[in-house]
Amino acid sequence: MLDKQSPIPIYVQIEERLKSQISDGRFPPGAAIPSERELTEAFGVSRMTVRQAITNLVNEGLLFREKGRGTFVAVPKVEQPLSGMTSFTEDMLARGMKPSNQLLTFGKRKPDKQVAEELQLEADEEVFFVERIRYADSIPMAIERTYLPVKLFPELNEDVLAGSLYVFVEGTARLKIGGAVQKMEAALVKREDAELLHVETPFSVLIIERISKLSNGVPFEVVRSTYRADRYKFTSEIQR
Ligand code: 16G
Repeated sequence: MLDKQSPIPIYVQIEERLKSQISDGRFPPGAAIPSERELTEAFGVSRMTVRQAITNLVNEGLLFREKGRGTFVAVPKVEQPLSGMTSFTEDMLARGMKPSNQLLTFGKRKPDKQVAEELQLEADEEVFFVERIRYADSIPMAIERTYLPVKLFPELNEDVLAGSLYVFVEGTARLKIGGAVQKMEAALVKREDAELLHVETPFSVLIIERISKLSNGVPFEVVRSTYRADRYKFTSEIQR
């Protein structure tokens, strides 16, 4: 079954075997994979080798361990193109998933210097601060912290934020969204965010910062989002 003469390390061969059994549906999302002992016997290798293969797949996000219960196949990550300026609601609906939000904070405040600059606000202009957990099929995917100029959205309220912000911007507020500049970086989740995202520290996240503009060039939102790295894979098409 395994090729012991191959220059490909045995643990990598086991990883590949498990990966193909996951992708062909033999082990569907949520299913338990065989125990370390069973795999050790089935492959005729040491327990260390099996453990190394499984640990690599756990670190890649394909499997997850539950203490005392075993190792299970993770739900596949959402593949999110970085090209179009879509909303969370649109992205999840397009994948046949049900989006929902938990509004943690909503209120007016004076922005800090950086947000004020990014939104090109005068000294006394206020922002709405919105903090939402975004769910897909009831799984927490991301925390979004959004700053919006009050002068652009005087009618913004909690009901709106239970649904799609972009539907409100384009529908109710009748503004045309132009584009955005985004920055993305990897980080370990902060302790307070770990609880909100239902993960245990240490846990990898992707931080995206988006500054969005209307089609007339006026900035309308600054968003700092923390995405669970086990739920997202960002893709982009590039040309030379
Ligand atoms: C996305 C955007 C966020 C925007 C939100 C609106 C990124 C990094 N963020 O999550 O900037 O505010 O969609 O979603 O893509 P909604 O219309 O569903 O409220």
